[in-house]
Amino acid sequence: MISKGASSIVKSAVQASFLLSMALLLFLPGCAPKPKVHQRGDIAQAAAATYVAPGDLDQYYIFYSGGQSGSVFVAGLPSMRPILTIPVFAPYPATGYGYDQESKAMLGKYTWGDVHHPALSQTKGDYDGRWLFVNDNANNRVARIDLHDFKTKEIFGPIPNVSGNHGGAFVTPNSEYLLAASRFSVPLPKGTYLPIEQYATNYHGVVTGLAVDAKTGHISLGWQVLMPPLDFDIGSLGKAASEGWAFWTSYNAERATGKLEVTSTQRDRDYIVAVNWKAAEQAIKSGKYKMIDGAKVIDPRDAPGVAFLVPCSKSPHGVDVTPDGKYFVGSGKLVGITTVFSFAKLQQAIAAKNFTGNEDGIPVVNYDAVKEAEVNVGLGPLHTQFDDKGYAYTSLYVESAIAKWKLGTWEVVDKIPVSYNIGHLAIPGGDTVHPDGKYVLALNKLSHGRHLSVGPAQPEDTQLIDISGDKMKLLYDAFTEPEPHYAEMIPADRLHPIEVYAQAENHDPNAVWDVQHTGIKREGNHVVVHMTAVRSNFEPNKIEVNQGDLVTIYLTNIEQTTNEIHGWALEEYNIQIAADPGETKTIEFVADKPGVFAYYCTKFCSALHQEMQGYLLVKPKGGAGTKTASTHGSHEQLASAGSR
Ligand code: K7E
Ligand code: CUA
Repeated sequence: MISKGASSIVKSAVQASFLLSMALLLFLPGCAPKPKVHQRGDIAQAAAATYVAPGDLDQYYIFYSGGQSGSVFVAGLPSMRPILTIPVFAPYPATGYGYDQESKAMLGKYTWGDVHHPALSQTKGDYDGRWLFVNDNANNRVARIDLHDFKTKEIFGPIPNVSGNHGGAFVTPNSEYLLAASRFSVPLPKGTYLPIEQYATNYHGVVTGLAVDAKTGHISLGWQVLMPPLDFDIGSLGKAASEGWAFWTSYNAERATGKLEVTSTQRDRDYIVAVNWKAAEQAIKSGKYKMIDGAKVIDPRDAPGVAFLVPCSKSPHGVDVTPDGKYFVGSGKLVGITTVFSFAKLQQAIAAKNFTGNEDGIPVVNYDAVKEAEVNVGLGPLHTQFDDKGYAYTSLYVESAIAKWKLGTWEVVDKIPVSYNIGHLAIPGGDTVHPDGKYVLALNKLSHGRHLSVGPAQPEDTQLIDISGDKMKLLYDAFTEPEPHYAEMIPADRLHPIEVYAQAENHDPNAVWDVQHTGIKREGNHVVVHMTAVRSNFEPNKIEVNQGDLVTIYLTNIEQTTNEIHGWALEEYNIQIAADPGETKTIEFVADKPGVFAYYCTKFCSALHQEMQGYLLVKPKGGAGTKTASTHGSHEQLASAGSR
């Protein structure tokens, strides 16, 4: 445990004590300051700055994490127009996701996820436009979206030993790893029971390195580092000067349980954990790990140099690394300052063993030796982003504002109110070595009625702010489903998505491209159908099976024309899939309901779309047309008796 106090942070905490009690008060629902609803600049200027004329294209893609929707939302910048929802952890009938065998297999038994942090893949510290990774805080997974077709291709997890996969996904500068820290601590391996009284001694968190295949993007379990029972929060990866390191804030240095609101806010400081992931790789290579639940886990006691703790203001949420990698900025939610730490000073302090104690074998570095500056940003600082001109932008949750401050002079030079409690903020290229300096998005919690009323369930509000001049200017309000926590933005010209799946690239062994090759085969009680969809028919358009048969349909949309998507829905069987041009999808179900059921195309694909239909005829077990042997409700028996 830490022994010597970190003097200046205590001083800051005292200075800020009135702020602190104010902040605590303001955290209470209903007490948040109501900002001016109509803060806005020159309307004509703002309109011109965000207007994208019909047929013109936006300059950037925005990828919003969709929070508890389990999805990713895509929009354009600066118009802020929504373009697409990419379903990831939850079924989404709009695109048939979660109904075909391919996506059902990825989802497994889960039907939702909690997506907080999108991470675009990087090469040399810049977004390379290949993949988008997202975390799932709830079911401890990560997923990979391929940006060549904007589809979810892989879901990895639940990750062993991880409880609350919140502190990710963060991608290393050459996409070697996705790094994440666990939010909750539990007895390890997961599935172990230990009384809560043993929390401080026998519960653990972990930092995880998930390896990403450089060619395919395939995710696999790399290694883990055992952590004390702190609640790890948002992180940021070292880059340029600090490449090879990763940083996360943590709260609950008290190792408390119960009402954390009170019990975890007793001390004046919490920690930022600094992990040298290249040293972790080395420790694994030299065998300094033990296996826990199939994962190679490094105990920092056995591998000095892998992890260090840096004290920071209490109850921090975010830590962010500057584009040059020289500084990392950590904010305590209950203190009105944000602290800038020097990466070079951290290295010096480590070399000089300037430690004040340790937590379970992880050295605690002397705060004063690592601190570069304390910036008086305002109330409730959460996250910081950087532009291309040496300015930092910190979101102030309690104050509902963004503070702009200068690296080097550490002075706040501007502040802009936002509509309501701001969480993350995001600048295009914000997590790279080359951020842009045109815009910042304020991702506000709730929308505070800045739209036509839709009753008590409010959407989330994202505000677009111009940061190209000295003064920040509010441009636009946009709304999304709950709940984007963070967003990443990439210049539009860096992505080149396909518009159809080329026939030559469809390697599904069950794809059929010619009506002659379609057909129905029976193997025992398994009926296998090879089907084509093209304007405006399905072939075959009649499938006869016996009640209880397993039916597998390989549906290929043989169109090679942009936009010619066909859906395939089977009434009363709860099936809706969609096949994009050139795509093959697998549909599988047990024909447990007897009778005659129509299948039809769900996408208005041509003038004869309505005619794009067929019949599944299910002969009841007791013989055609009889009511016997049905285990279903009486009207279904009637249907099977031929009343349709
Ligand atoms: Cu909501 Cu990054 Cu999960 Cu901050 S997080 S606000
Ligand atoms: Cu195909 Cu409608």
